[in-house]
Amino acid sequence: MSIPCILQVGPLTERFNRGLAEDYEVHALWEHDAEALLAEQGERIDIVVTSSRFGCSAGLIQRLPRLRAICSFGVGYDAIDVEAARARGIPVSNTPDVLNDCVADLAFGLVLDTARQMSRADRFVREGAWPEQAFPLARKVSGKRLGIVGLGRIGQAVARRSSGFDMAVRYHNRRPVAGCPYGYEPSLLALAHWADFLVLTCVGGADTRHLIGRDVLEALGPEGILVNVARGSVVDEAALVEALRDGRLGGAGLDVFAHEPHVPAALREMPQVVLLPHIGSATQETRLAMERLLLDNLSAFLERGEMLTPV
Ligand code: 8YV
Repeated sequence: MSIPCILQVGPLTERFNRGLAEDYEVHALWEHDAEALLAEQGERIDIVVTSSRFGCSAGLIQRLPRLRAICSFGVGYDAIDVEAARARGIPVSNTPDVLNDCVADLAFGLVLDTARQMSRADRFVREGAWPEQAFPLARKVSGKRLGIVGLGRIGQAVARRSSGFDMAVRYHNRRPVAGCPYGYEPSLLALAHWADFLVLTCVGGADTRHLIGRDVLEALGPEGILVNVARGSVVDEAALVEALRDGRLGGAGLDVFAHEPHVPAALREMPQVVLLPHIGSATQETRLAMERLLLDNLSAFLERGEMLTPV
């Protein structure tokens, strides 16, 4: 069998890029003039390797007449046109589960940091302010109410972590999750009214775009905290900035943004927000597990025509 021809849309780790290129014929889209590369190699490409960040558009799929599979790094596939792939019978794989713990850990870190103002307190000490003034009082986490939007595998991992903090948990989903011990709230607005912390762990994409708008933020209220480890598209970022600026929302812990890597200047100036550069899954252990799962999907597809974790 000839060596499969892969189009890699964007760079992952050095280790991954090197390993892939050792086993396959790899064309690195980001290293070339995309148009010229597609004109020259497009007809030879068997597999696309991409990520949640780099995605794969319908336009790209259309340029690859021989394409047989798309293997993606990351659990979210909102940047991949899965419908366009499906229409041509092209399976898509992602890397679920292996990142649940790290994303949930980070979500909980944001709950703690935003409420207790740890990052801000760290800046206070580093800037030499401690001898001059008292650090302002923050907000308690233990015993509070945690609302989760999207109780999938990551949402459930967040909920489990909260039991060590004696928190009450309720969630909003399209449907109740069978056998789950947390209260189901069919109304997102009612969940936001009830919650002290609203953590977003739902999928991105058209169905959840701007799910969190002015009304939900106002329901969460001046003492409420929003945590987003899902996708920036889920939140109406302009409404979020306004609610924080006007004191209609207490604070926000954000790992994802509408136009990454760009974060609105208004947010960067606000002390009541914690801002992270989309690092939910970014640990050595988890990124290695994600790389391995992508490669296992790729070889399972090439050997047996089946993916381990198709979307
Ligand atoms: C990664 C993610 O940052 O899994 C996802 O959907 O957003 C993150 O784990 C991403 O996959 C890197 O492109």
